[in-house]
This record gives sequence, C-alpha cells and structure tokens, in this order.
Amino acid sequence: MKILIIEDNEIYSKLLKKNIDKYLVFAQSDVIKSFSELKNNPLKYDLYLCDYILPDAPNGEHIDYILDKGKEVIVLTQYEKEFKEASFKEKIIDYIVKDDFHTIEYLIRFIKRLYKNRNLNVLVVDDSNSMRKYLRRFLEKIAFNVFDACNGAEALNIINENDIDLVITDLNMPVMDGEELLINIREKFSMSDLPVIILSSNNQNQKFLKTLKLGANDFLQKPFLKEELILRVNNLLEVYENMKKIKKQAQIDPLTGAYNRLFLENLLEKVFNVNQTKSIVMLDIDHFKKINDTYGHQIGDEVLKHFVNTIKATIRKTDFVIRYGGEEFLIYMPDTSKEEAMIVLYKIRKNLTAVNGIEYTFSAGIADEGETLSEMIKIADERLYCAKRSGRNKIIIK
Ligand code: GH3
Ligand code: MG
Ligand code: MG
Repeated sequence: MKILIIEDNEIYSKLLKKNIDKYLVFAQSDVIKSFSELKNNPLKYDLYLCDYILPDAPNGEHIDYILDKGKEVIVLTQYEKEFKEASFKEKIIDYIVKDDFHTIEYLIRFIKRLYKNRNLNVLVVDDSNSMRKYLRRFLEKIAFNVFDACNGAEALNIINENDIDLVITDLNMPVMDGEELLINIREKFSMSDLPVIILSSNNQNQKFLKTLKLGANDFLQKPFLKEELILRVNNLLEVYENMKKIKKQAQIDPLTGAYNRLFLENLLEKVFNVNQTKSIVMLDIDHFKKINDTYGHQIGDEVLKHFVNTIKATIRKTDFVIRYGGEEFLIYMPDTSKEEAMIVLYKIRKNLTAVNGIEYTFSAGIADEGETLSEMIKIADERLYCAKRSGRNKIIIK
C-alpha cells in the first residue's frame, strides 16, 4: 500500500511517517509539502493523507485536485469548525483532528483496517435504491468488496453463494424483511461467524431492540453520520477477525499444523451427513517409539510434521487431516468410498520420503460404513489394529 503525506508542518509529517514505517509493515510512504509539488507528482498512491490548509492552497484546493482524479483521501486538520463547511467533506474517507498526537494512533489503526478490508465482503440489504447506492459507494471507499440485495430473500442467495463477512440490513423491505433475514442467518451462522448490523429508523425502537435479542451484533439509526458507520463497522470487524483467529488457533495442533480433536467435535459433527458417501481413515506411524528412543524426541517431532505435510500435500482440498492422538491421525474424506480412499493412501505411502535420513512407515484402517462419526471411527480403528497385528505398513479396508 502506497501512501502520500501532504503536510507543511515538518514535525507532524515526520511523526506520521515514523509511525507508518514502524506500525504498518505493508505500507510505504512519501512526504511532500505543497500544492505545487503535488502538481508535479504522478499520483500513484493508494491513499492520500492531506493537511487541510497549505501555504499555497489556503482553501484545501489540493484536496479537490486529488479527489478529481478519483483518489482516496483522509484529511488532517486543526480547523474542525471550518472543515464542517468544506465542499469535499462528502467525498473524502474521513478526517482526523490534529489536536493531539493520540489521533495518529487512531489513524494508524484506521489505515490497517483499510488494508484488511480489501479481503472482506460486505453485503448491503436495502430496498431503497439511493440508500443501497450510498452505502455501496461509501463502503467501497473504505476498501471493502461490496455486494447488494434489495430484500432478505435475495440476500440469503448471495450469502449462500459467497463468502460474506458482514451484513448491513434495513428492517422494512418487501418479500423478506430484515428481521426474517436475521432469523434465517442465525440458523446457520453464529454472531461471531457472520456479524449483522441493523439499519433502523428512529421510530422503530421496539423493533430494533427485538433484532438485538434475535442476534444482531449492532445497529445504526437512520439518518446516521458517515463517521459513525465507519466506527461501528470497523470495530465490529476487528472483534470478528480476532474471534476468527482465536477460533482457528484453538482448533489446530501447533506442532504439526493438522486440526485437533476440538475441530473434529465442532465442525465434523455439523457437516457429517448420514446419506452422503464418505470415508474415515485412521493412521498410526509404525514403531514411532523406537524413532524417539533412537534419535530423540526432537527428531520424532520432525517425523510427525513430515508425516502431516506429506498427507496434506496428497489429499484433496475438501479432505481434513486431524491429529487424533500422539502419532495417530484421522483423515475425513467427503464424497469418497473406501476403495477410492485406499488409492489416496497408497499415494501417501509412495510420497513418504525419508526425513533426516530416517525411513518410516504407517498403518491405516479405512471405513465408509457406519451411521455416526464415532461408529465410523470405531470401524476404521479396528481395521488399523488389524493392520498393526498383521505386521504393520498395511492399509486395511475390510
Ligand atoms: P506401533 O507401531 O504399535 O504404533 O508402535 P509405536 O511405537 O508407534 O506406538 P506407541 O503407542 O508404543 O508409542 C507412541 C509414541 O509416540 C509414544 C509417545 O511418547 C510418542 N509421542 C506421542 N506424542 C509425541 C509428540 O508430540 N512428539 C514425539 N516426539 N513423540 C510423541
Ligand atoms: Mg505408532
Ligand atoms: Mg500409537
């Protein structure tokens, strides 16, 4: 992300640049001091941080100049009062009052957010064309990918087909209103899986309180200030992303990067479908204790990592590998019969090269029968045990 700072106060611009360099690893910034310098600049930046008043642009002429070129601007100002009347007020992303240096902290956080927003999909749901357009334009300004729908039914289709990260919805709409949309969303997604912001008119107090009880994350009362929209959206997404990170970390085994049993319990119970063909594979490294005893625990750890990496490189994107116990792993393969799963297992065996000069093998049991996940695991485990008893380095499916 390339940022241009336009600021005649050298102390302030230096401080700003220092903070950008220190805290925004993805950003690269340049500083200029005047409108005349700006006119000679090719304007190849993603974001412009502009002082409101420059010696050669006493009314913010340089800001209009940048906005005319379709660029994104955040204004830095000491003159909040005059600023309120500025012609460009509606066209900029936001403004920062330079009254104390804490605002730089906010600015840094804000730019970080803009950077992350580029990977997030926001869905706007409103039957009013002008509101939809307004929100779309503004959310695109703060870097989101925007989808829009004019009622709840349309919104649900979009949610089913796309990876939506945030929904902003009106309440009163034809076909399916905001409340029904929210109920439908919460049947599938928790508050931390897909946050929803309700747009309400000020005469709908009772109704929007109800939506909070139904699982809305936040609300915005129309007409709202742009600043309030930014703050609520950005704050919500900050929480949402942290939750996502924590959730993900909690379900991954730190040594091997495979999923852990928490993942198995949480997710697979949800996606497990009795009527769909699927295979469960239980694998166990042969004589692993001997590897530990001979080469030490650290080398043993390397073997475990190597085993998981080989499995991951061989299975499909829709399959999951889970560390079930110490050196015991489970692979979940949707839409796969045990005969098909066996072919994959042979591939894993073939791809299993030596690690640090140590050759090792594994045994496996595969099941595609059973009504529940635990039944399938039990059958696969019995077959794994058979494979061990009959001499190891075997894959058993019956
Ligand atoms: P078998 O062929 O019958 O499976 O024999 P094995 O030696 O592989 O099985 P056993 O269950 O006797 O021993 C497994 C060993 O795995 C014992 C345990 O200390 C070791 N182990 C478990 N977790 C880890 C780990 O995270 N790192 C390392 N290095 N070793 C581990
Ligand atoms: Mg073993
Ligand atoms: Mg074992």
